[in-house]
Amino acid sequence: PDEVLGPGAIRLAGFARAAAADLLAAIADIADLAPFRRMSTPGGRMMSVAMTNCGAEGWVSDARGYRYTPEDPLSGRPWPAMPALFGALAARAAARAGFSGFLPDACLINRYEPGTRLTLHQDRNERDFGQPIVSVSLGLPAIFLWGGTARGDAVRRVRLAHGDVVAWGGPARLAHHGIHTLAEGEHPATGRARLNLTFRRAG
Ligand code: MD3
Ligand code: FE
Repeated sequence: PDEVLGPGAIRLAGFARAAAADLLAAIADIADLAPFRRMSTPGGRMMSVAMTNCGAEGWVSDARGYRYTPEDPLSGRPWPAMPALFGALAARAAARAGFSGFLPDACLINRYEPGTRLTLHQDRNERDFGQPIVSVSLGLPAIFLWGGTARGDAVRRVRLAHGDVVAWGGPARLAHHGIHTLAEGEHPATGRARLNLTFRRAG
């Protein structure tokens, strides 16, 4: 069932469940070309979440800052192409959530293991905040932390499970958000891990 979490934020529970096996196989192929790696923050800390990308643009973080790059800094080669299945699923989910015409050029793939987390932040490295963001959760469940546009706003907790898709746009686009420390567990599709696809229009 679709659920409005708040203005501009719609959860499509289980929307990606039927495609999960194909998505996970494609992620494994992408990781063969562009391995998961832990990136450094501009402040010099190592992120606990491991990341890779596919698509024309990939999100990276290092001592120089956060940005999108067309090449994987590890190999110097373009990020692996975004599989047709990815773009089509993201566009279908966005349209159903009320954001028609979404054409993502970037897919950040986050891998969480128990004990890892993503601290509260805003996604501000994209050119057009009028474009929504679509996220797909696979494997172990997580508690998504969802605040307001201002840093001090109250933070809600939303459980995201295997196959859940959330679209964020309009007034939700610049909300602070994060992922609570992942609980220990084992999932039949991913083992001891949660994978998240974040689709964006970066350029
Ligand atoms: C709400 N990833 O990669 S996806 C990120 O589960 C990121 O890996 C999380 O935050 C993850 O930047 C959350 C859901 C998400 C993504 C972007 C948003 C929610 C958002 C932007 C604005 C508001
Ligand atoms: Fe984010």
